[in-house]
Amino acid sequence: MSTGFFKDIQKAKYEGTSSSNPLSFQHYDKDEVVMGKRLEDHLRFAVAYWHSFAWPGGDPFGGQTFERPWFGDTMDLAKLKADVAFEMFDILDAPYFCFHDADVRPEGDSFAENTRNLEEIVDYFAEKMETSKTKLLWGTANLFSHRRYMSGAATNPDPEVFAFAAATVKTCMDATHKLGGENYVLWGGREGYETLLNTDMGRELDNMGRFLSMVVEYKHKIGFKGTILVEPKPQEPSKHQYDFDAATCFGFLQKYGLENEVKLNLEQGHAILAGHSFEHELATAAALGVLGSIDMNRNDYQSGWDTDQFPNSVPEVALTYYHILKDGGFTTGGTNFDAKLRRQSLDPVDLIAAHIGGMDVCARGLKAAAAMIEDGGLEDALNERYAGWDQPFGGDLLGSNLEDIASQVAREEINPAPKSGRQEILENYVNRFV
Ligand code: XUL
Ligand code: CO
Repeated sequence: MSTGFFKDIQKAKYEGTSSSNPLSFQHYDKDEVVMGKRLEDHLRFAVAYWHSFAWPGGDPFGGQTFERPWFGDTMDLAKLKADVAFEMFDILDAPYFCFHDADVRPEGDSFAENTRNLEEIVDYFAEKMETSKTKLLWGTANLFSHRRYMSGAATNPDPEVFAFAAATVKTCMDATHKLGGENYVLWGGREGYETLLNTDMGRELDNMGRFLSMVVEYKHKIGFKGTILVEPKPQEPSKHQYDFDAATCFGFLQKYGLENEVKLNLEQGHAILAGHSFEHELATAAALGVLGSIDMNRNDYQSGWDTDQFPNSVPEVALTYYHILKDGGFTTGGTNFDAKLRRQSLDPVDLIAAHIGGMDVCARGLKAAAAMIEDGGLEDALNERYAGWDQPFGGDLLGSNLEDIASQVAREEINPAPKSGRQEILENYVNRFV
């Protein structure tokens, strides 16, 4: 029986750009085949449980604006929330969702109560997933909202907090495994510091390394076949977070011997906070072999914080998928909308429209990216720019040494002439596709 929350909103369908139905897909035809794959299989959209169903609409200056019939801390309300969530997944035809433990179950007074609550909801999800097409892209533990984590989880100076966090992650990995999740995510919002005056950074990094190793050990122990993903973010809520950006995370993984076990879940808004473009983060992760999944939500470019808005710029999104497709596309990863409504968008229809818009923008972006790849213009320009490295001169250079190179440069009177980088021509080229 329907909860009635979405009233008469019908299942969203692809109707093309001639339709004026604001709740139809205009660009996302899930069955359209692009580069040999259906759009649904390329994009692998996921709804984020926390922003859509648990966030009350607050900002730093004011509290709750949304009134949802499931707000409250009981198991019955958690189940009502799950009912509404699966109704929305169905309206959107969403192939995936993602959740934190704290989004889906009431907060208990102890680890045991939290675990009981989570297990009961996981069973409830499992039952729903038997008849729903929506699968679990990833699960994660909220190790940042409760006051016990105010000084960090894995990096807390108090070993009891480390223990509580480790125990909680175990239960969330069990939940993810049971629901057939395709990844498990760790985002360390409080793994960092407020002031170095009270922080032993070396110890905290070692503890965080050990914590992540325990996650990987447990994954193998239970036979979880999904990918373990770390999500970089430079700051907020901590003044400085250790998982600053893709490059910092890779250095961390390498130091603790985890670079072949763990990949990255990159978020557009976090890239901007780190002073990078999203493409920079994607290209870095791809070059280092750790591009896993994305959180496809943008920030507001005028405010310096993480506004988690649905994507709405096709040119930006096109470059996102260009890098993802060039890396071979998603395997276990996908496109998670870690995005929330604006706090004035009170109505159920706003939730639906936000996701439809995000999916459409991503579909347009992916199609533009695929067209650029199929045309090959950017790749040709790249090959031409680096062509010297495929010639005998360039090829031999890397196996040489400074002394031999110095003699060669003198002997052959090598005196390179600068060449144009052709940036404007390439920018104009991209403009043809977006
Ligand atoms: C916070 C953020 C998280 C992670 C999951 O900025 O992105 O919601 O995606 O914990
Ligand atoms: Co995120």
